[in-house]
Amino acid sequence: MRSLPLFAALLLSISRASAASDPRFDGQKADKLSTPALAAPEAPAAPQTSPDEQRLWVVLAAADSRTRTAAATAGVSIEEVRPGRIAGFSTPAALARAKAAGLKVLSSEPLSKRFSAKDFPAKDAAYHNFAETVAELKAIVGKAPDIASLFSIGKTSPGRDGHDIWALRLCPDAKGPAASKKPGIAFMGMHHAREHLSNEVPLLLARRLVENRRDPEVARLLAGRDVYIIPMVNPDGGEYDVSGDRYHMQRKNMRQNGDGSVGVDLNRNYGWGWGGEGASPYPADDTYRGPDAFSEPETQAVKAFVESKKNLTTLLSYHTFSELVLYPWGGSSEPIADKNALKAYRVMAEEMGRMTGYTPMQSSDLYVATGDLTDWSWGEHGIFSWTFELTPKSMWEGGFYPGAAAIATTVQANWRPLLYLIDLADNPRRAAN
Ligand code: 0X9
Ligand code: ZN
Repeated sequence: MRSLPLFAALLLSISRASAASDPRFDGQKADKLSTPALAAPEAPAAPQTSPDEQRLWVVLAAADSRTRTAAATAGVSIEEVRPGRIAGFSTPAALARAKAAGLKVLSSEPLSKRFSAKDFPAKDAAYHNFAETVAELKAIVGKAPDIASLFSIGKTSPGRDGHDIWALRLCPDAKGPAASKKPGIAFMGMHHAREHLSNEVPLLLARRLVENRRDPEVARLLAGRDVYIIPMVNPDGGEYDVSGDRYHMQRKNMRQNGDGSVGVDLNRNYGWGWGGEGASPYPADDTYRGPDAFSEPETQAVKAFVESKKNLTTLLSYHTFSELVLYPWGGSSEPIADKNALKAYRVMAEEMGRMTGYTPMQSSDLYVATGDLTDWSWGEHGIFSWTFELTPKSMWEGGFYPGAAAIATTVQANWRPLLYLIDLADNPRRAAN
């Protein structure tokens, strides 16, 4: 469990050396660097079972952020940080790389042994799959057609039968992709397929906004802002995760990598610091960064969306789990260089931590990982960018599949931060005043 005392200890032990002189992380809009890629993947032998099915649940000794980052760089997808150790998903090859990097393995066991949960079973029927999400988005538009509209920011397989990535918009003076002069804010979910609560939260918060639009506070906020909700950035992965007779523990999208493995980690595929630490060059790994920055239709769609909305000041990407409020940088242990912005980030993180009970921290205090959405949207575009790790706190409380009861409580916990960010979207820096 990522508890407060643990993080107090972690903060003391953080190494701040790794990217100190990297201009990508200096808080300014730096020119893009061409970073030499890590060693090219070896050609793997044809597997008997798919690489995804060979994944392991591993526990490794790791006392500090530097060691956690070494595990992430080796290709271990870290899911839990506990005192002195981490746990997560790994291929056998990534585990061998972690061992070679000096990490001590405390335990490892096949994923198939550990997770046998049935797939959106009756008890989880409250969760929305892709079709149900689209139906809910349409229903929200139907409740408030004067301010709400729905448009696709792109397809997962452009020109083919992929899923649309839908954006719901709540704006008093513009519909669909048309420009607005109101300050813009975007809430995104499901970069990672198995993180189903990260779809539910923005989806149901959108419904709640519309249902409460006559409430004076909500009415004031909606009248002055341009709000976008994109609950399913990775619909292909999300659909796969709930297909068949069991959950698949899918993190990535559904790209066929050509070596028998499937998927790119979309939150390692953005073009700020891409190719650096904490992301894997090996296709079978859960944190595979992809062949190039923005190689994926999903990240290309988000990029095109963000770059077409010049009014965006704020962005929040929901993930699960661990109950954290995270802000840039994630790809560097350095704090952002803009002191005024850093102060605003810290004030807002503390405030949203109080609202939710989640723990606020710089992303890289968890582990350094390059190529995530929020480093890019902050670094490239100066958009105040957040990652929330939602409920629960640990794998033992349900991990990625915490059950239907978690939906309402997590939506409730995230209502005040949503309003807070919408309010501050005219100028997030005023939080520091
Ligand atoms: O690793 C991620 O992409 C996010 N955690 S998750 O368990 N949902 O996969 C955290 C992203 C925070 N960013 C960095 N640490 N760079
Ligand atoms: Zn995630």
